[in-house]
Amino acid sequence: MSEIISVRRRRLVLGLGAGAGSLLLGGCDRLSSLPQTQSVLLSAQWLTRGAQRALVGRDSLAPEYTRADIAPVFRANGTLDPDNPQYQALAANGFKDWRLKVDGLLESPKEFSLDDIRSMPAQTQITRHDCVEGWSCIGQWTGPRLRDVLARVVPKPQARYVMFFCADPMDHHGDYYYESIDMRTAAHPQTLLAYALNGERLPIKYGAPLRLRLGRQLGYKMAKYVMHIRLVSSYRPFGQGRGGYWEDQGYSWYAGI
Ligand SMILES: Nc1nc2c(c(=O)[nH]1)N[C@H]1C(S)=C(S)[C@@H](COP(=O)(O)O)O[C@H]1N2
Ligand SMILES: [Mo]
Repeated sequence: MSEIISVRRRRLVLGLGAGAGSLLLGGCDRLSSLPQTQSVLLSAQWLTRGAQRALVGRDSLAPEYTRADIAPVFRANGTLDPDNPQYQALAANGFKDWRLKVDGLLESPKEFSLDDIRSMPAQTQITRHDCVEGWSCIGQWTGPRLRDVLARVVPKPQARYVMFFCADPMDHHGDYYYESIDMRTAAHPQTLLAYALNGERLPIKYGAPLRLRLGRQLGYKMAKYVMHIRLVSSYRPFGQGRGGYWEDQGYSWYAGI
């Protein structure tokens, strides 16, 4: 089955790219000035998902960079400090009482403390973050691979998607930021649950205490302030049914780069 990548994204990339460029902090680039990204994003607008996958290679590794490439100031975007009293209380106590709940279609539901997560074998990778608004930024991220965390809870064969529920409310009706990826993206070696940026504990504006990092998808997929992970067979029952907060506003569920 083919799926046309949303036309709305083209408008965002082409329309906002120029304007957003003038607002950038040092060390972050306009996406449109990077020829490789530009051609991939442009091609994604009219290729079917199947053709795009064949061209870009969903399972291939995103480029990794050197320390010299790290942006002096990583740009923060979206929620910068969740307007949520429970989250604020957890933050005030250094996230000692924070627990990552992992449940759904798996054999052994678990709750992980931050120390549990920090004691797992970690990856450190310097990768580029590409936002749909037309900017990109290179940073160094550290945390366990999602697939290693999932191995501890033992997914059932019916599990097709990983849902991420976040601490930041997005409106006054009790809707929170959320996202979803499929098991194939969850198993990718560059899919991390990151607790550090540039060697420091993740600051609040970048999603403390834990956020998702993907090698090959756009920024909005990378949920910050992750509180709860659930394995599901379908993302339709959640939110407006399109798999994520921005998807519910019309963005494409698959945001490959
Ligand atoms: N919980 C949550 N996650 C989020 C967002 C958000 O507003 N809330 N914004 C998304 C978008 S659009 C981008 S570009 C990145 C920004 O991450 P950064 O602040 O580390 O740059 O987070 C993504 N994840
Ligand atoms: Mo974004």
